[in-house]
Amino acid sequence: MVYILENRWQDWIKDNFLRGCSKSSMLEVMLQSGIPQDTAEFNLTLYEAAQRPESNLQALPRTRQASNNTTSTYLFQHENTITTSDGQTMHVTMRSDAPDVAVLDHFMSSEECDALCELSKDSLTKSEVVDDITGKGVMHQDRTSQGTYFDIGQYPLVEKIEKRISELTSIPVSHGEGIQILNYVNGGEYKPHFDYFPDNDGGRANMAQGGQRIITIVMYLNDVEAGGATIFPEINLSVYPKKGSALYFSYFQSGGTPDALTLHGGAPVLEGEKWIATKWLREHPYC
Ligand code: PD2
Ligand code: ZN
Repeated sequence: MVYILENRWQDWIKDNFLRGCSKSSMLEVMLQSGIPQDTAEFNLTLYEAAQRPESNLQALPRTRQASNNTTSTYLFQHENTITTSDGQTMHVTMRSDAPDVAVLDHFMSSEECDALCELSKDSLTKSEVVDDITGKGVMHQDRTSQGTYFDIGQYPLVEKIEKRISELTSIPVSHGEGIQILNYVNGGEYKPHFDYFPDNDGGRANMAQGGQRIITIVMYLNDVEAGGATIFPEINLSVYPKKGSALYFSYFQSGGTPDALTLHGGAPVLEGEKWIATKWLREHPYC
């Protein structure tokens, strides 16, 4: 869990940036003072982001106060619309605090959605889930979709979407797993699950590189005639697929316990088919 540092550290960051100190030298001092690396990096990035006049980096992350204060605080005023540096303007149509969920309309253009489907359609294979013991992907009846992954930056469009996600979340592109494309047909579904790794051998094997998953973005690449909502059974929320929109949720909590309210699934597709792109972000650099 990253947190906002107290005022004296915020002032220290500001003073040192103004004095022309390098980010790495500041990071070193912060680490030596016992500040966890992710929190130190986050606070440095936050300061930099706030200096950029056209930046929307602050739009999505919600950050809770340090552990001695149980109240959750929002660092920034939320914007109704967010424009990323590539000129994409999206609308925040829904937000929830617990769990931390947002829905963004116009996250992608219709052409971008079609292009992602086109780029992936010849390499789809049966989707897998993570095995509890080995941590490797295995086929499972709970997940009846087909899918494929892109490498980071594999195509200019993929690179553009990765940058867009990075700006929204303030998480560097290097913390991302490759974008996954999923296609569901004929009752295809993904039963409720957590995206973060469990505390077992399989989970630990996956976390060895990049650490825990902290954020999921589901991007809806087409309209689905019936069914196919992404459901959150613990909070009775259903997010219906709408071409170009995106669902964001984060699950890292104070003290490092992932948020169990983010249990979610893909409801069966009853008519038509469903195409989505999913992106998982890690707490540390992954690629
Ligand atoms: O298909 C979905 O809506 C969905 C729902 C839950 C996808 C995932 N999880 C996933 O890929 O993790
Ligand atoms: Zn999921």
